Amino acid sequence: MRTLDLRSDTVTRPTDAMREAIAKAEVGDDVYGEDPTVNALQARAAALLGKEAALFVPSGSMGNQASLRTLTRPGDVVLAGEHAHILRYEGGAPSALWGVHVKTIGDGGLFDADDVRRAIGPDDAHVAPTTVLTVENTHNFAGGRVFALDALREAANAARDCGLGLHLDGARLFNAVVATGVSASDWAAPFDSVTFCLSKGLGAPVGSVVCGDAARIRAVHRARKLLGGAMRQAGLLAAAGLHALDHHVERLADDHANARRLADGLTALGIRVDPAPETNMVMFEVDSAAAFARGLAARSVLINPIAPGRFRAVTHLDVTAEDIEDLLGRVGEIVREIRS
Ligand code: TLP
Repeated sequence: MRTLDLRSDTVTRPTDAMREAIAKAEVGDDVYGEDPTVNALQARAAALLGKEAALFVPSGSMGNQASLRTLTRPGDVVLAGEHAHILRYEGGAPSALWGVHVKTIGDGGLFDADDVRRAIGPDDAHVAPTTVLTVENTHNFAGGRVFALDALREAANAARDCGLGLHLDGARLFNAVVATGVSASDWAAPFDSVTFCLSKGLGAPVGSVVCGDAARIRAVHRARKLLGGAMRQAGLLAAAGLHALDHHVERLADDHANARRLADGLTALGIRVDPAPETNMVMFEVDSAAAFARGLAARSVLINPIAPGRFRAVTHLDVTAEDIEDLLGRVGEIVREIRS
């Protein structure tokens, strides 16, 4: 039985065409700034996001943390939506590395301008200063939800009025672009720094990019060095990233359609599915979670549990519409087995 792997969109393997692009990449030592393919990727990313400059980094986590380093001082408070990746899945980095607290605001990952204003403490020597607002778009553990553009702009304006810096964790920014038709540069406009990942829905094996103005990216570059993230002939990886930007953006719509297909199918099987998926994630709940997980394992289906009784399935480049039908057939068997 073929394994169906929907644990994450990080599990994709490079396509043959991407491998060809990697093999042909011109490279140089990027620590000397001499890798033409890295330089091309950075120029391309900056232009796409409407920013002056960009820096290739090994991971989304490093992009987020290097950005936070430039926006904070120890003791600061960073605001983020609930279940933010920077808080829950980056190894405690904001406090361990930079000595900053993350305070969550809003509900389920999304928030509005009032939430931002309410969260900022008074300007008082006894109170930790709130200096940054981070936004995750799409929001992973809210189920790949897209921030409403108006709400995002209002929240960003409120943060700016209060003197905060702004960072966007756009690990899946291009899913938001394809789902809404709003350009990457419009999504990125309010922010000082923006991280987006090449290694998620875009299907590259490794890498993320941080974009911002030239001074910001110089500071992020220092932080990348501090974190050990300077790479040498990284053009091999950047070539995959360029190929992904050329060929794998529009097709994210297929992943979104597959996520909707999966959600509908699971609902038809009597499974409690979160409201209609906006991008490539389907969150659902089952009562007999242990039996359900055993059933998945027995049928070579990989889907991650993310909380007791709650699962996250992610569609991606290596999952076709036929795979979704196949998956629903296997899940149907599990449901019938549990009921009998
Ligand atoms: N997300 C991974 C896991 O770490 C949970 C996944 O499978 O979804 N921001 C967001 C919103 C992310 O979802 C992720 C990865 C990152 C940052 C970090 O990217 P990497 O893994 O490249 O450090």
